[in-house]
Amino acid sequence: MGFIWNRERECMSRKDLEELQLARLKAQVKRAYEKVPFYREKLEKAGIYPEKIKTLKDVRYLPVTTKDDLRDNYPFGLFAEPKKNLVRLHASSGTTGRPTVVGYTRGDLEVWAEVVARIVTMAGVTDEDTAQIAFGYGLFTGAFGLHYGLEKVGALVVPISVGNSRRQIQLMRDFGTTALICTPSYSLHLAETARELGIEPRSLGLKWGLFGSEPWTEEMRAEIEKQWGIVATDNYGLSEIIGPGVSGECLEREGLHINEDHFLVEVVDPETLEPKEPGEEGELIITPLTKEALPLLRYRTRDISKINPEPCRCGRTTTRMQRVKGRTDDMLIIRGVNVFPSQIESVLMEIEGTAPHYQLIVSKRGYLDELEVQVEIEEKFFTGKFKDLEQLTRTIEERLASTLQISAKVKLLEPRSLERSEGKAKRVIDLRNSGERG
Ligand code: DLL
Repeated sequence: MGFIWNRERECMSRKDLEELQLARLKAQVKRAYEKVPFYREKLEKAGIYPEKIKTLKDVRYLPVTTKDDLRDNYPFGLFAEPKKNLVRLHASSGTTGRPTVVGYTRGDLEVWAEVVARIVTMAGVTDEDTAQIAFGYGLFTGAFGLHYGLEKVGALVVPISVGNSRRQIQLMRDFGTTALICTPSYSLHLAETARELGIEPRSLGLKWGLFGSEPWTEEMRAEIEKQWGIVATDNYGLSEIIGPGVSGECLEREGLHINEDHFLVEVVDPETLEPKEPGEEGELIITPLTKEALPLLRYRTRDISKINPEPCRCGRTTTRMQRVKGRTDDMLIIRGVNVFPSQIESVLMEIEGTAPHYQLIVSKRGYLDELEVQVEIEEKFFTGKFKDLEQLTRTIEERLASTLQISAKVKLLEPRSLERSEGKAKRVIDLRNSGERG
């Protein structure tokens, strides 16, 4: 079902794929060792020489790389190529400290367009589509990454960038957009904007939504699909590895196919770094296998997922990863119970009357963590009757307690009271160390 962009690569036998991965891994370790003093030193210190890599499993001997390593070597310290050989830089703004800077050679850009071409094809997009890219163009990798992959498959690209939501809706209608590319949270904001303009989002005739760059849930997907009348798929990536294009869902939508000929993925215990079995949840560690400018070894993503090596009905043989549950940095520990914002999202979205706009406020009372869940209620549910609101609050609190075993205080908000995000939604406000509350 559906078209496969690169059958030769996406449907390889496991044996051929692993041979290719091993050859590439060996070359990549050698490249890092020879060209990046940071890695030479690290590998020598650990007594690991490139020849030590004899099987794919030997990747475990390599030291891991973290975001701090990139920051400490700001801006170009981990690059394997001189500036002359680079043709593009991107950077993540980073909420704290220095940004992380990533670079691309011309070859890297070709690989990037190829892997994105695969994931947009998986998600249903063809040269018949008009694709509106509502990710921010700039140092962020989202827009440029999807742009070149979409052009490669021959889609008609509308590089509108993020923001100016009313204009987005107007052009969507005038240009006959069929595919919307942005964060899942921004797609909801756009649907709301359409309604403000008196336009029913479904009447715009979009077919596909390709969403990524932030965690979202099955329940959120159902909501977005209902509002837009589209088929929505998830795609994943990170700038340190390449940007979008690491993995994406096919139309079966049972996990994201990893472009394994270019990215070697491990799942480990985030505390001990011990490998997890297929199907067990853990942190993703990714080694890009063909990156020329920035050959990171075993990059710790902080993203929690699990992998499923079973073949997919779509015909691709690549391993799939489950949608990312969240980042280890975003995991909340509320009175000893670990919970990801996405788990709270699932609960909220299943309850009738809540709108898909929420925020989590974490604070401390004495030594205890407290969680307040703020959620908007649907316009039509907003009767203003105290009894109804009281009842809804109680339902949410009970559901959070029974499904997630957390006790949280729920605060219902009027429709449209939370700030809408244009890029990655900020779901958690942590006041624990700021002294603002408690
Ligand atoms: O967000 C790359 C991207 C752009 C992916 C557009 C997909 C679409 P960064 O800004 O470096 O790169 O942020 C990477 O965002 O480590 C995850 O925590 C999170 N993330 C990205 N995609 C997903 C997703 C881009 N589909 C970080 N689901 C990653 C959940 C995601 N989290």
